[in-house]
Amino acid sequence: MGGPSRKMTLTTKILIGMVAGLIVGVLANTINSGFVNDYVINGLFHMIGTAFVNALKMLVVPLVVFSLLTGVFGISDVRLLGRVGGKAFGLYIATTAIAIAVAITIALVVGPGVGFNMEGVDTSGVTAAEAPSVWMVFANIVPTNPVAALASGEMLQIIFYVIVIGIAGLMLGDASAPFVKACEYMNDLMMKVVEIVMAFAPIGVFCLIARVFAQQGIDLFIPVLAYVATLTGALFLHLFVTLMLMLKMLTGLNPFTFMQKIRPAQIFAFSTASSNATIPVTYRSVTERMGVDNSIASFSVPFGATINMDGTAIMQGVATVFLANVYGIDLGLGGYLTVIAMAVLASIGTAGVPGVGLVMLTMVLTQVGLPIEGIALILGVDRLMDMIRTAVNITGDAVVTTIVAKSEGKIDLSIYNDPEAGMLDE
Ligand code: DAS
Repeated sequence: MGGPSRKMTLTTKILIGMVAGLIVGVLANTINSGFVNDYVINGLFHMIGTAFVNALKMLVVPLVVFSLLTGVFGISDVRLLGRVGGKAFGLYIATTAIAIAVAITIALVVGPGVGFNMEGVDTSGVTAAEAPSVWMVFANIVPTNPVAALASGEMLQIIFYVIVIGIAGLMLGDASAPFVKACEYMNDLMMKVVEIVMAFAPIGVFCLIARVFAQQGIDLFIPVLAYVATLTGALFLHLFVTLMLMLKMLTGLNPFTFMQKIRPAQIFAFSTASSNATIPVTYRSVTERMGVDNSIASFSVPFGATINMDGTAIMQGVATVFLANVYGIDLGLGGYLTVIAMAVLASIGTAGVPGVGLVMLTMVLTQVGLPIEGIALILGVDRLMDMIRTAVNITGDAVVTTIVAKSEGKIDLSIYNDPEAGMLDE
């Protein structure tokens, strides 16, 4: 018998799916055949990719509900909930504010958009979204109809309602009640369903990536290359430096181990461009691969997917500077501080779904008096930028979740340091 067969792990298969998708997509874009585009790219690949994203989204609400109930029922001290919530909220807001402040500074130094000629740019399809009132963002966290909140996937309302139910259950004090046991069983069941869906990830990721790159011609990037380069640089700086420094300084944990274990979730986020759809994978990564206790992850991961969007804030910072340069408008320090405040607020009330960053950008631009027509310049490249910033968003969610867990002594370091922990070997 030969040595143990080196099973190809799911992560490797997903990576292969992503690279193959990139190659096929660029080829399809180059060939630009009507048949291939109609029946393969926008037919078969679109169908498989959409079905895969739907399967992920199908998991989110039941997984969040049962993992959160199980998490709250498992909490020995209700004050832990307040501490965890406070720490998570504070860290999420801080990382987003740091992200956009650094991004604006980089963009002001690099100066993308200076001397850009707006001649002939079609700005017709751009409309401004209404900025949410601070008070209403927080008031609307309380659902008027919990069933409607569950049905529509209003994540903040679901989190709020489930925590209230969980606390009521704690007050009843019967940890062996059938409902408590049922929630624990349902949480395990949902994690098994996550594994089933993840088994289809290589083909799902392949189809999603192939279709995006079949549509993203390189010609779209040339006019706004300075914007794309500045934004990509700021996103990678946050991803590989800021977040990893935070992790190292606040937990002492090895950032390289973290990056290796969060990679599947980053690939899902990149492929789906949706933090919400990636919740099941982010949650599984931090619990089964990094050893974070469910009582922390079940709250902090869906909470972060909704209110924490470092990557999106970075895009808004860079896009604002780019458009200010294009129109030759000097926003001044006050203007950029307004951008930072607006971007942080906008990220709290907005769900992690594709393209939401651009919608929030219209709010930010309106707030500082920049013409929102300029968004037409960056529309063409936004899908790819969205994919990268969503991967940054979920990485921020996982970093804060790990920091909070470590601060509460709720992380199993033997799992964190075990390279094989939670690997889905085929
Ligand atoms: N796609 C969003 C998310 O899921 C981010 C964005 O649109 O900027 O986090």
